[in-house]
Amino acid sequence: MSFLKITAAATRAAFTFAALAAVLFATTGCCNHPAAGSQWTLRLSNNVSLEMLPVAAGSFTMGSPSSEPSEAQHRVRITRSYWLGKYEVTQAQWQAVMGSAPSYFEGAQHPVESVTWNDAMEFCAKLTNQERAAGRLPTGYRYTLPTEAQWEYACRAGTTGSYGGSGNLNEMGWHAANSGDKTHDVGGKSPNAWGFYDMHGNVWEWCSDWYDSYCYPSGSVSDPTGPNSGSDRVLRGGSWHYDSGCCRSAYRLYFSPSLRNIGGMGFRVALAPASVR
Ligand SMILES: [Ca+2]
Repeated sequence: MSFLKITAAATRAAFTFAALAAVLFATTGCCNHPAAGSQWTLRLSNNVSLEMLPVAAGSFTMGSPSSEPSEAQHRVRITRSYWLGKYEVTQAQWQAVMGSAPSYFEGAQHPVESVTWNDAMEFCAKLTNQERAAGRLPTGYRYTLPTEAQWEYACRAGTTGSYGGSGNLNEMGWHAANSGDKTHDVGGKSPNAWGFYDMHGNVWEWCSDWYDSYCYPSGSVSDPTGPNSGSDRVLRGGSWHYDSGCCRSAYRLYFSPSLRNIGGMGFRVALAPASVR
């Protein structure tokens, strides 16, 4: 075999190996640390994990369509990719990290609720510290609550109507008309187009932003983080206790970060650039 043939064979073998590795990587995600564009499963204890889906940078239309009475549509650019919890944080996950059981509706796979914004941020800070100590925290990233824009970008998943995914709320969410007046195991309804569950309903989800209706953007913005200060934090997505209008992709609720609403308020975790507050 000539040198050229050996070189060609070696090159084909290398490409084959790279292709197999790429397929394996795309299928399983990176095994022990978050990798850009791949699903990441965070190990919280021996038998409890937290699945996160990658969200690519991009642009979307944030706010309500003209048929809704809410926030003005405007263009938002998300300049940095991030990860977001595939599900709301469950009671098993909360127990594994915080060692407590604050929820009113008990169930290991039910979303944790009756937690304040401050509690949720403490949970996230613990994850950051744990993962940094283990050498698994991507440079410049931290575990935190999503910004409103990061939350709505993932909720809409490319849609501009009232609800993400199929547009059918009953298929995707537990709300006042179908919940039986309680929370449900996370992931019991259909996911949206990007694979996120319960973005509509089940429990309200704390976001990182302060709330101020006068600071809501009207023009194009990049990586909005809300006002610099305030008295209330934003919640998104509606809940088992609220009617369908409050479960819309654009609907905003706000409460004091120290408010402990019994049964209604939970959150999902983001792994996001620290430069985007
Ligand atoms: Ca929810």
